[in-house]
Amino acid sequence: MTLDLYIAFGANLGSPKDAYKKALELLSESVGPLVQASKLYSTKALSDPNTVADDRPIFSNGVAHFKTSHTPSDILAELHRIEELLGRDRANHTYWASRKIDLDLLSLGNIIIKSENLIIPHPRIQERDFVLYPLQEIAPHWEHPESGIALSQLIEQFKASSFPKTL
Ligand code: PH2
Ligand code: MG
Ligand code: MG
Repeated sequence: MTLDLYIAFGANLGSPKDAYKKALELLSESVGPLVQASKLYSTKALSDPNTVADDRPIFSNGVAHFKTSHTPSDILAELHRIEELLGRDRANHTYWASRKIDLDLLSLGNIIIKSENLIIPHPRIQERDFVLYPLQEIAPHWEHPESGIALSQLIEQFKASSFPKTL
């Protein structure tokens, strides 16, 4: 069975453009064919505790759509492998640390998983404009697999919310 897989990309060190290109290439060779990738959006760094940090390098964020028949844990392992290959430094890792590459699994078909090391759909999609807008560019009809809320509605809710604006 083939499912729609959405992956979020983020980077604010090195060359985000090259890392995005390379990650898309590697993912299409392993998890499955690339359907569409958004452009990269320049976004202000979101920092702890969820404030916008002006002193940290600007992020480049994008979202890509693949078709895959791989399992969630295979995909997660592949994301980690590619992050490492492209210079992600996990030794000096905190949740908000600047990085050369971050690949997050947003959604996989309508699958819902809540395990210790993997939550699908990604729990913070609706809180991040740097995910919502690139997703809208390539998948305007996407719906949240758990709540069933349309992406356009999530964007309206985001605008009306007090979530930090980074775009
Ligand atoms: N990722 C983070 C922390 N802050 N800020 C922006 N603008 N974009 C990100 O992808 C991002 C962030 C941790 O994953
Ligand atoms: Mg992330
Ligand atoms: Mg991540």
